[in-house]
Amino acid sequence: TVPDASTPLPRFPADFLWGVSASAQQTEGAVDEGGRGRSSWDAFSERPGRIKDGSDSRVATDHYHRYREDVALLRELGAGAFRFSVAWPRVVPDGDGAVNARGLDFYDRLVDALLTAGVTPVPTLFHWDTPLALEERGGWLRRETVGHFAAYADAVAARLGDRVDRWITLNEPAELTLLGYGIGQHAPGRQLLFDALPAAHHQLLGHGLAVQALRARGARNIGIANSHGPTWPASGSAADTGAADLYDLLLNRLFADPLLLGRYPDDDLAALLPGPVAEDLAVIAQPLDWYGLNYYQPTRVGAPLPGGAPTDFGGIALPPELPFAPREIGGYPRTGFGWPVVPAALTELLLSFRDRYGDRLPPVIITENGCAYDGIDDRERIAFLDGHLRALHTAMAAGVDVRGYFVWSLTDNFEWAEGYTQRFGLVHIDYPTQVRTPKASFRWLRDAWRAQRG
Ligand code: GBH
Repeated sequence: TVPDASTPLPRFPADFLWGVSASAQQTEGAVDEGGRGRSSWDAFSERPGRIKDGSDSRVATDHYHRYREDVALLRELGAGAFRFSVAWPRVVPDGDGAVNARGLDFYDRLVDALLTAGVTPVPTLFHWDTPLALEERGGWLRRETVGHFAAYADAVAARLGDRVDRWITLNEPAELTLLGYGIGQHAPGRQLLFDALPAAHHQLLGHGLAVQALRARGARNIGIANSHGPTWPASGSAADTGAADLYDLLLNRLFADPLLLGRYPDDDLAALLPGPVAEDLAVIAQPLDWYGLNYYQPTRVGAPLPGGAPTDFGGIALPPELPFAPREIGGYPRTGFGWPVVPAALTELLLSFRDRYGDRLPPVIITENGCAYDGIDDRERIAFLDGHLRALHTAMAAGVDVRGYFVWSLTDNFEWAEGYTQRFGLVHIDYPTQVRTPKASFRWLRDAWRAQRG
């Protein structure tokens, strides 16, 4: 059942930033070109059984060669901004050595093409593609990586800073910590459970140092893209509410509190973190110009299942040793990925952020929101976007200061461990030919944005 999306959307502010998002590893391909080094995901996807369809991102959507076509699509869509990521291994192929000018050349061309098309470039410095040479030495588990990341941030700002006016440091450090280092579903495929926590602290510190590096180059409008969603306890029992609280702490507060309050949400947890944590927090908590939220769905969480059974977490088997277990959310439509579609939870999330962080919360931008469905006549995606934009407007009407909204994603692309089996694009990709075909949602969004401008 597709809810009716024919009523015009409520009016958003005239200067609201409307955009779409993508990332390097998921789109660029051309992994051996222009002097690019190898990334953690290049190596991970070569390991048998790690990617659902046995695929990899060697070609992806060939965006590296077809970026002009993609920029033309952005223009046709009427996007005000494009959020892309810079591949660290393109810019610093071995992670800690010389800067590869040819790698930066690509982003230079992309930024110029976007500006010519009237689209604001919004680069993300890191969207999970750690240089393999650093990953092999421990990646984000090691403090040394943080300094290399700051040097890389400086190199990008030195090259693009004259034309880029809005920046994102990291994408979803929570997901990389949990999925990459905690349970091994993503690169680098480590299963450290709670021993993954140093990767969280080091990413946050890397964010702080990157903010300093960017500002030293005169950059403005710096934010981060953190994944967040409401956690709903499976029941009112003490076991379930306690488990849900721990999950919420790890996925939401662990990554937002240090940035917005300058402290970790729990002292016992902070005691597990490496290095001079109090000093680091001063770097991590430098005021942000805006806060980016990636929202997909709420999560229902309860106590671990009896008998030590693994829990299914959107196709991921979570190890039974974890002290919480995600549970099914019934009663809502589901995306092709199986995630529940709950627009009201976006309102709930934004209100909970305003309540928890108050004046410490800078203006918010939704840096990702979207859904996977097959097909070009994607009426379910239209309903999804329509519902979430209304939910966003409701939060704004209640006083949450939201300045922009980015759809994930411009085109179908490499969906990490799902390979090419999940399609998030407004534009369909026929992978054998790389032919791009705008979906029904593309036309719907173009018209909705046009109506907002009119
Ligand atoms: C983002 O991560 C990434 O930034 C982006 O690269 C990616 O392509 C995009 O989203 C789509 O996946 O089993 O129902 O509880 C998404 C973060 C965290 C969202 C896990 C879904 C579990 C769903 N995801 N969450 S469920």
